[in-house]
Amino acid sequence: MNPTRSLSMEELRSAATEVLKVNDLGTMTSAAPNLYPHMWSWDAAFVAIGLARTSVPRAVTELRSLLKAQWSTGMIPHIVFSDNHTGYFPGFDRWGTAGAAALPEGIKSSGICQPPVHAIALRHIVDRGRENGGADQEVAEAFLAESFDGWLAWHRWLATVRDPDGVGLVEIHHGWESGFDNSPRWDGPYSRIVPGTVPPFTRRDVLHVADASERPDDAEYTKYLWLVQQMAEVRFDDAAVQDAVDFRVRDVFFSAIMAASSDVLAGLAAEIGRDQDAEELRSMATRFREGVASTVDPATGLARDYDVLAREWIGTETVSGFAPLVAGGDPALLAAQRELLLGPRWMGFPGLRFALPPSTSPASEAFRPRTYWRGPVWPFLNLLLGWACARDGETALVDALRSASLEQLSDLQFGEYYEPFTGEPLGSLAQAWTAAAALEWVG
Ligand code: 2M8
Repeated sequence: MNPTRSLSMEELRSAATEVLKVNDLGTMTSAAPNLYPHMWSWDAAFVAIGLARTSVPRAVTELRSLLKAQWSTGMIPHIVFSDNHTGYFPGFDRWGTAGAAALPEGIKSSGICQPPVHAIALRHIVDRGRENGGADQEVAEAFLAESFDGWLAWHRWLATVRDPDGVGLVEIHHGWESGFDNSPRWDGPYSRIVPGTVPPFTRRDVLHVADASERPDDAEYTKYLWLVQQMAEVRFDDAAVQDAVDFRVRDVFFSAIMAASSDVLAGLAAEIGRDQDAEELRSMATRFREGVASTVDPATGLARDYDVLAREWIGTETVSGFAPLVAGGDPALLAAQRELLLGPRWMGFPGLRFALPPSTSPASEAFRPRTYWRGPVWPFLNLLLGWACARDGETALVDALRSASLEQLSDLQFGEYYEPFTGEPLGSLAQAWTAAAALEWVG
């Protein structure tokens, strides 16, 4: 590995393409070759963005496979299990979703969800299809028409089931739903969970990383499994889950993605003549954008999550505090957030290997440079931030994120996450969404 050598865009493109091939299971892409041998919902969206750069039809297949696993309620599950029955824990059996009435026939999935990046991925597929023209355009546009109702049902499910009071924030019932599994954002809510009896378990994840301390510990896993059990006991029934679980948090970053994605889906709706749906989606976008903005702590300038059970704000200094940048909205708020992001507690923190935001600010006491969501830099998140900045015309910031990301990814390891000061790739290597981010940055 030599992250400093200069590398051609062609070399990076071909190495990233190879990683997506290695992870290709036919009609779905594993999130990583060993650590994650199944399809994850928000990974699949980023993977589709990357695939759209190499094969529009294959990108369509990715999202189509995910949508096939959509529950009858509209929920898109966070894991769609492949046939690899032993490689990952907890697998389908441990999830207990076989007893859920809303699980589609013949599908094996988990019973929770992840942030709705999918409409953004669909937008990329349609745009690449139109750029390429011919068969790619036909495939992309046909898929937009074919799949639109599925995405609409997904957004409606989130807007109603997960925000029944219309506060503009999505409520999650497991740290896994945020995608930021063991982020210090969730330390408060998890600290109050006292798990009941959890049957013994053998983890697989720790077998696939160089050092187990890069992953959550067993006590954390016990709580993760306890929450799954609580949901399984009520058969993952939406009406019952909220009262059954010990984890209820309004996730500001999830909500920001909901806002941004609803806007994008509204645009797609208008393009296919679904004007009323477009209007509904635009008002969803406004509601969640306002919800996100309402959480900003005037003292720090960062957006916050809200712990429903403890009735308290969560103000830990994590990258999720930049949710308004993803959601878009008030120019003054966004300008203040950009200044913060570029400042000394984030991208400008002294000694960073690459000027990219760590998942937790190194200035925070909660920061752990090598531990998963507690500090390392996550390349796919930088792509998302870059996309949002491009949407808002912030080209200088897009260029800064892009050039630092390309440098980071020139090690060709496609790490799941990176140590912020050394630039060392950690977690899994050949992580699919990291490769996809590289493909999109290369363009
Ligand atoms: C991680 O989460 C899974 C559980 O969902 C795990 O640790 O087993 C997170 O980084 C999550 O955001 C990601 O979608 C998933 C697959 O890459 O891995």
